[in-house]
Amino acid sequence: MHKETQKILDFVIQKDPSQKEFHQAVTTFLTSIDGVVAQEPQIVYHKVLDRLVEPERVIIFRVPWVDDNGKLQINRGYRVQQNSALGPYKGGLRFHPSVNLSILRFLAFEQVFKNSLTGLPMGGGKGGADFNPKGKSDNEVMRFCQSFMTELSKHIGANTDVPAGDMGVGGREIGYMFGQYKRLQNEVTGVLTGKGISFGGSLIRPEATGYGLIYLTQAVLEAENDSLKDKVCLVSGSGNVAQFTVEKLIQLGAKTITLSDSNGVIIDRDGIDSEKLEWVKILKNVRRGRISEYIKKYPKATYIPRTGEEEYNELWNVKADLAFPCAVQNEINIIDAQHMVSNGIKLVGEGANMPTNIDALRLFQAKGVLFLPAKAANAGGVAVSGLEMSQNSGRISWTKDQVDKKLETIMRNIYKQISDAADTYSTHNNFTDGANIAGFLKVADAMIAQGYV
Ligand code: NDP
Ligand code: 2IT
Repeated sequence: MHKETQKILDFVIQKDPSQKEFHQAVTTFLTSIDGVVAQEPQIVYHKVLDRLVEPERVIIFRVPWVDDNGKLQINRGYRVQQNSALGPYKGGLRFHPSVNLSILRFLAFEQVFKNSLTGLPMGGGKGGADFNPKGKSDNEVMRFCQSFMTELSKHIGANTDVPAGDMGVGGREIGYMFGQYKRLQNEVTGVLTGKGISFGGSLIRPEATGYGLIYLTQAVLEAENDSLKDKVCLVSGSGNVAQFTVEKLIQLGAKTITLSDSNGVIIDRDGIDSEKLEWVKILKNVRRGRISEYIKKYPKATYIPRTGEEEYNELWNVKADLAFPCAVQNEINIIDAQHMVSNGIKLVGEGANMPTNIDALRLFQAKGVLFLPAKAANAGGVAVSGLEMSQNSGRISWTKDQVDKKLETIMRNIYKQISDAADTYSTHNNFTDGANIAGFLKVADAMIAQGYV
């Protein structure tokens, strides 16, 4: 690494030594863009880098609420407003017990470059709380969301910061938060995306991340004279991104044979068809049950329970052509990657944010596995959020087909940007470098034009 770039990384690590996930995201990013920055004679990009790694603002607040037994509860809420060079801060809210500043800073950092790749005018941010929605009643979730928004509402706005969903935050939570924002501000604006269709939501937003992931995969395979037809696929997770990844894979003739949640993995070698997928959607979105129930309904499948302490994940040791991690950060480690490589995996597309750890990523790169990094691969979600913002501003709504076409166009445009940047500045098909460089250059130029702020 160039010494100026190394200085930035050293600063990040020394400043916040415990923020491992944030260090990981910054390390991969700086490694990718180092060559471009080093070539640049006036070193102006270095002046941007030390600002890029520092969030414009971080808000931390307490979220007091009362559970169904009348007991007082407390959680910690956050919003990381990372960068507004390209537009209002934009990015999801995560409700999960693991949420901390390191995880939200990594997510906010990644979001800046992801949003840049969409071509839409959005800055980057991320937020959430260490609240565990699992096992909570609807009323508890509602009270939590209202309390969370009571504080967050002071810091967001349709032209300032527009949150959306992420893990643990879907249509139900966005609806409760939107309702509370409206009561507090007495204003109906596009302050959140992922809203219900009847109150300003966009068609295709729930589908967008999964569909976008597969549109990008399709573009990459086409460039290799290949297609999705009859490909055997591994998908992890069983939430929003996983469900619509499987849906699009089915539509395009591929076969998905795995799903998971935090308790275990299911393997269904006959393939998860549309009927099985509809059953999973009800299980996860309506009944909020566990994926282990799948084998009671479909006894030919197998279930492998997990504690999360295992050295590797059996899901990634199933022979397949393509893999789509759609659950959580660092779900693919070096042993998983070795299994995938020896089983002949051709492509890994990151539906989740940073699901592949650095060693695993390096192995995929060394072995020529086509690797689609999260900031490009899962950008479809935030892209359709951007389209929801446009529809809200214009007080119009586009049809399903219109939004879907725009999403596909955006994903194909992302393919072009990341492959062109890889060819120009790195090596052919190094989409990690391509995505980081293409995302970075646009943000950096905007920051310079605005006076290095
Ligand atoms: P959901 O909450 O809908 O689903 C998350 C899924 O991941 C659940 O099946 C969950 O299981 C599983 N999971 C969580 N932790 C683990 C774990 N440690 N091991 C195995 N499985 C786990 O979230 P999303 O589908 O929205 O998000 C999934 C990923 O996609 C996240 O990384 C998110 O940041 C990313 N993403 C989401 C976007 C969106 O629009 N929603 C856009 C771009 C990226 P369980 O039910 O047991 O918790
Ligand atoms: O990680 C992500 O891109 C998201 N969770 C979606 C963010 C958004 O604003 O739609």
